[in-house]
Amino acid sequence: MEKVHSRPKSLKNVSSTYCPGCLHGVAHNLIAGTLDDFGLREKTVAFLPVGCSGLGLLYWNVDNIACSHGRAPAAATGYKRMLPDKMVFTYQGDGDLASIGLAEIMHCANRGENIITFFVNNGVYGMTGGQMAPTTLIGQKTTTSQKGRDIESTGYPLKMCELIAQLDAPVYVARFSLDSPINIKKAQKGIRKAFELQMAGAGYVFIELLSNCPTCWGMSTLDSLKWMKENSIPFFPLGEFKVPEGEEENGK
Ligand SMILES: Cc1ncc(C[n+]2csc(CCOP(=O)(O)OP(=O)(O)O)c2C)c(N)n1
Repeated sequence: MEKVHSRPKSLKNVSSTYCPGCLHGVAHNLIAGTLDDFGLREKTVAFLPVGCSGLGLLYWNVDNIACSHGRAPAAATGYKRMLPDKMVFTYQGDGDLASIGLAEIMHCANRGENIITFFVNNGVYGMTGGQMAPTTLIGQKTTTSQKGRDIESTGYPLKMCELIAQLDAPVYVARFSLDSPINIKKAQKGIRKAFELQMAGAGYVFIELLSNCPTCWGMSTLDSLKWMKENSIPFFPLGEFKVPEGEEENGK
């Protein structure tokens, strides 16, 4: 039998404790594969948040720093400025990045720090039991919006790529989805591009990855993927929102 995929060396040889069907593992694998391809494992430092996204520290075989809720961009900023030859990324959930850390991420992007942010948008606070997040969709039921999110009392879901893309400093801003093989392939390309840009010292990169949370959404894995296709992607359009100068935007 032909082996078509092996565990990247940038992932530890341990079993996953993520819930069945959770797409964090796919995101981890894509980032780890890219680090392997570019030989970056030993010079990469991951800045991790609290939340399920923070569990990356159990799986990536790279140095990491666990940051207080929402503060990964600030911690990563200081580190990268002191050690500019290191490859630095933050990996943050929507509660972490778009709620408590909103000021941190906007200022980090606006300063054009030479780091990558991976923003894993699953529409809920996963680890703490599925509370409403800034990216919860209109009408989506969560433990704190049991009749569905309503605009009147909670406003509209925040579109982080669109917000960050209108700043002058970021060089590459893109949204991908992990719901299907074809979209995972596109995400892989975007993640490669992100590290290429950091290696070139190009500036700030923001990559949003639409994800799921079968446990907190109260759905089977398959139903959660269908929900993403029918609800998340139409609201959060996929594609490149800002590309390096001289490149054409595509997919939007
Ligand atoms: C200052 C602070 N407030 C609240 C918490 C509790 N807390 C831990 S994880 C979490 C939710 C994180 O949700 P999200 O960022 O969406 O990540 P996910 O678990 O979905 O990956 C919260 C609120 C905390 N650790 N620190």
